[in-house]
Amino acid sequence: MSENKMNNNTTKKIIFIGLDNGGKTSIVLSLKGLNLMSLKSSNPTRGIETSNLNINDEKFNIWDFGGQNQYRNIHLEDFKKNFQETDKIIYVIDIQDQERYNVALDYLMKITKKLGNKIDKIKFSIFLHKSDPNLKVTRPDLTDEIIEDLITNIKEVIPSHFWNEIYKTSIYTVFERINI
Ligand SMILES: Nc1nc2c(ncn2[C@@H]2O[C@H](COP(=O)(O)OP(=O)(O)OP(=O)(O)O)[C@@H](O)[C@H]2O)c(=O)[nH]1
Ligand SMILES: [Mg+2]
Repeated sequence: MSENKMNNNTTKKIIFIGLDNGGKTSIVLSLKGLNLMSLKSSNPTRGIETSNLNINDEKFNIWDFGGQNQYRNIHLEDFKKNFQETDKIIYVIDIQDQERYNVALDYLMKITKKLGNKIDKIKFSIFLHKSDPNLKVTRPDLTDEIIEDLITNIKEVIPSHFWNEIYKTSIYTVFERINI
């Protein structure tokens, strides 16, 4: 067996995609165990940044897609090149950016359309990111109803044959590494 083949078997390719400022790069850095408080505010990702990550014995090849408008269509145009051999796509929505829910849903729809039937082997997760522990205090305007509406709209956009999961995430909670 070639080395390449072996890598394919053991390394999982994960794509992080969504609008700019959603928190994708921050999530990747958190997964790498970096202390975000000690980092300067991160710059917008240009194009695509790839990196490797090991968690326990598992190897991941992370593709962090820049979400600024100028890159979004390019990612879709280069879809075949970018999305082949992908194990998991994580679509990140900034829950605090209510003004752009519709833009985020529109981009999500474009991605799911491109995926079409190729979705069979790919796991598809949606992160409702920046769901910070103190969100109800800092953003009382973001009512449960508004967030439920967003979830309903997400489910309408995603075709029913897609395997998918929706999570509320925040760099201030879920990405801590806990040793038991
Ligand atoms: N409140 C809050 N802010 C966050 C969270 N995660 C990231 N941020 C902030 O969101 C901003 C954008 O984060 P990035 O990780 O650069 O966003 P991105 O999705 O990679 O943006 P692009 O590279 O332009 O696509 C930064 O100021 C982060 O500190 C979170 O869980 N909660
Ligand atoms: Mg980024």
